[in-house]
Amino acid sequence: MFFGDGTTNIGAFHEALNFAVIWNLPVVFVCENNLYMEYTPIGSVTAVEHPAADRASAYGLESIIVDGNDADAMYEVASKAIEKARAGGGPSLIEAKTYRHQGHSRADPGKYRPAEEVERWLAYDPIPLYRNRLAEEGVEESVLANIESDVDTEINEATEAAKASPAPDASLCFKDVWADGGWAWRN
Ligand SMILES: Cc1ncc(C[n+]2csc(CCOP(=O)(O)OP(=O)(O)O)c2C)c(N)n1
Ligand SMILES: [Mg+2]
Repeated sequence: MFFGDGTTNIGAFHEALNFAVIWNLPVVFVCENNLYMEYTPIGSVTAVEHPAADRASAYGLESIIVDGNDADAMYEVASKAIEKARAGGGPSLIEAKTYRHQGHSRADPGKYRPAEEVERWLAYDPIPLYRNRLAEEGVEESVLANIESDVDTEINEATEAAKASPAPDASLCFKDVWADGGWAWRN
């Protein structure tokens, strides 16, 4: 289950963790700590330094912090948590440190972020970072270029397919919202 740093300051986060632990649920909670909420830096409204990991001990969970821009590090940490969940070992909470490259929405230029901070994180973009790592490990340039063009094609095709598809039926709004998929129990 993926969520932002801002989520860790609302009650649902804490309730979900508590239930997941007492019921030993196979859930991997992943907090994408990109340092910002809508316009607010997480550090300015949070009592602890690591918004997810520093709360883990309150629910009997291990504190796990990972470099979210390092795909190999993420893979390693995620594999262990998934394995644990599948083996009946219960939930894990992972805090992945990353950065929000843009403002909150298209209407937000994100000017409140310090220029030096933006620059530093843009230079640590996970995609070129991983491309360079693969190149250093000897993966041929042509192989990397092919991966990039395959990904572009897949994204473009999916975008066009979505645009060309009919709008979903309004009844879909209620799907998976309540336990039986409907709302008759409310009457
Ligand atoms: C309970 C609640 N409060 C406020 C909002 C408005 N809101 C939507 S997105 C957002 C910021 C979320 O920040 P974060 O959890 O860090 O996620 P990010 O967008 O950075 O991935 C806010 C405050 C909301 N959707 N729900
Ligand atoms: Mg955030």
